[in-house]
Amino acid sequence: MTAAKVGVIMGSTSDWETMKEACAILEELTIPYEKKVVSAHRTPDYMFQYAEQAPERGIEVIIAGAGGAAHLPGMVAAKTILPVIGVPIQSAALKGMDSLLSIVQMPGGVPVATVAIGRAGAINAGLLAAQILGLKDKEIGQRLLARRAQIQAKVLEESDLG
Ligand code: RP5
Repeated sequence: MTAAKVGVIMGSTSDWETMKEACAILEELTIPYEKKVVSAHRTPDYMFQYAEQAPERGIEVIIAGAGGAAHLPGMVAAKTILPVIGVPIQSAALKGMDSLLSIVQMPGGVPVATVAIGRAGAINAGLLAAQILGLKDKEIGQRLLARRAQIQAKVLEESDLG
């Protein structure tokens, strides 16, 4: 089995409905990844262990999704210099604004690349991870370029609304 290059982690199994979109992109682009529930509040020691050990296991990018008091991406970023992409999960109470602000408002010095709330954010997290890997993996870069060309062709094909 090929070692995972992207670690997709989320605060709860309830985040999977959103985070599966990031995984679908990684699968489409044939990028080896792993997916795990790692909770900042419920399993804090495991979270730190995960972040510390990720580089030596071959992980190059971490995608972290969380909702509400969404501390997972920021705390993981605090323990590693791997790029961390944060996905704000759309919460029931505040529609994900809580998640977004929790993830995006990092202090200067510890970045989290924060994407949009929900499904679009998860898709873009997968793509952004691929783009980071694509800097040195030319095959991934080619697949990304082909994907962009397909998107463009589809929009042009459907552009005439009559
Ligand atoms: C966060 O709390 C998780 O990321 C999830 O979005 C939210 C709610 O978790 P559950 O109560 O559904 O397990 O830690």
